[in-house]
Amino acid sequence: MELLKKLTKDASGGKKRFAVLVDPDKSTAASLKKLAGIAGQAGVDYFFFGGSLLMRGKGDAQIRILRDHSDIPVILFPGSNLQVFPNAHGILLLSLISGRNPDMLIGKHVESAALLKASKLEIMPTGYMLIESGRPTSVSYISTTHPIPSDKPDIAVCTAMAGEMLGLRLIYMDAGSGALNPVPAGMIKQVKINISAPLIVGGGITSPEKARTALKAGADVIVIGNAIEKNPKLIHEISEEIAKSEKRKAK
Ligand code: 1GP
Repeated sequence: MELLKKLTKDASGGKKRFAVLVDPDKSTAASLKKLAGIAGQAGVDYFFFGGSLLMRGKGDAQIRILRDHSDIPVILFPGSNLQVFPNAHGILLLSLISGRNPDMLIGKHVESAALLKASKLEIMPTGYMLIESGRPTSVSYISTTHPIPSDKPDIAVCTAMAGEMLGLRLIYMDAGSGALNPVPAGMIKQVKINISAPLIVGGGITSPEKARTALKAGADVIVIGNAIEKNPKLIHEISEEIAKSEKRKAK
């Protein structure tokens, strides 16, 4: 099934999903093989692939390793248009709707449009919202945008609603990689009840407890990068958390 269709069907059926963020600059062939093995065993649903910079990572080769060593779909989560690797399964085509930088709202998309159209990547139009998380993050610095203040859920709700009304098919609330504080539960809850698009939440989720909080608040997909780089075994604990939240839902 197409990725977007499946994400939408799962979210509307209350099925929670788990994405592991792979930063090409922090990965080696050996770390990717190991990660693919653990993630495959634990039932991870997606690899999101991308980072703010591309300094050392060899994207195509790294994606090939992930695909050769697991059946988990690889979805690009590009930090720039240098990160369009055609051997992934799909791409989150991010419009940074929390910011007012025209380049991030539409400019980069125009530059990449012909390349994307010619690729076989499944295009997943995504409203990307940065949420303030206690300190400046790489994304806010690189994108030169202000995140939405964490105590202003109404701004987050209206931003997500506007993104959905513009036709974006996924909403991604991100505290930023390595965030001190994850997206507040109250804000996730408010956004979730005001949109019907699947809601992806990431940034600063470092423990099963934080994952549970985001899932209970209404995240359909949780994304974890840093904490898993530090401790790949956390993948199993988070997968168990996803399974528990499914059971809670079934009761
Ligand atoms: C960042 O949402 C992702 O864009 C994941 O963040 O690395 O903090 O888990 P972490």
